[in-house]
Amino acid sequence: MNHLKIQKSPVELDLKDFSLKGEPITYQHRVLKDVSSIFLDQDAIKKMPTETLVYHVQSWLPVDEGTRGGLSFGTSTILPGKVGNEYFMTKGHFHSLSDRAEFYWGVQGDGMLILMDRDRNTWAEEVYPGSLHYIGGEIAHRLANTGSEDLVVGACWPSDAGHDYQEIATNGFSARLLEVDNNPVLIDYEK
Ligand code: M6P
Ligand code: ZN
Repeated sequence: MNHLKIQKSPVELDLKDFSLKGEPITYQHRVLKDVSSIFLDQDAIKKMPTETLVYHVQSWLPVDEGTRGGLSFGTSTILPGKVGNEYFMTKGHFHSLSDRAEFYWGVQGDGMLILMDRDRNTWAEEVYPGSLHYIGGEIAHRLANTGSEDLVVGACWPSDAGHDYQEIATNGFSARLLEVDNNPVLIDYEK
């Protein structure tokens, strides 16, 4: 019984790097060999160590994934780096339930939130400490680190949103974020 109890939440957030401490936290690490297929320059990949860390995610899932009405909380950290001239990035996904939205917000570093609708129109929002991003339920989302330090981004999404990776794994995003003359540029790869 919690009646009249005063206690700490089971999870704390470090406000400097947004890391989570407490129970139960899940960790995901994505090294180059896990995500190699998302990058354009497959020759460049072959020259890089396969265990190179691309990004890692800490999540607090207070209720099981799939629970209606619940919320999940995460911190994504994308390392600085490129494959050829394409920035290190997350796999990216649509939500399985397309009426489930998500918030992202920038904590540290510089990057881009790459967004794509179901008609495969792709655009991006700049991510920086304090940037706040509403991602509609129909919109695929992927983070890329365009800077020289870790890109740290907080996220909060409905527990039953689900991750649909299939469409992105099969067809990718319609545009890629490449470095051109030292600047990030979205380039259409479908036309
Ligand atoms: C954020 C949230 C998570 C997601 C993670 C990594 O923390 O959107 O739901 O899993 O980023 O992104 P991805 O699943 O696309 O690799
Ligand atoms: Zn999502």
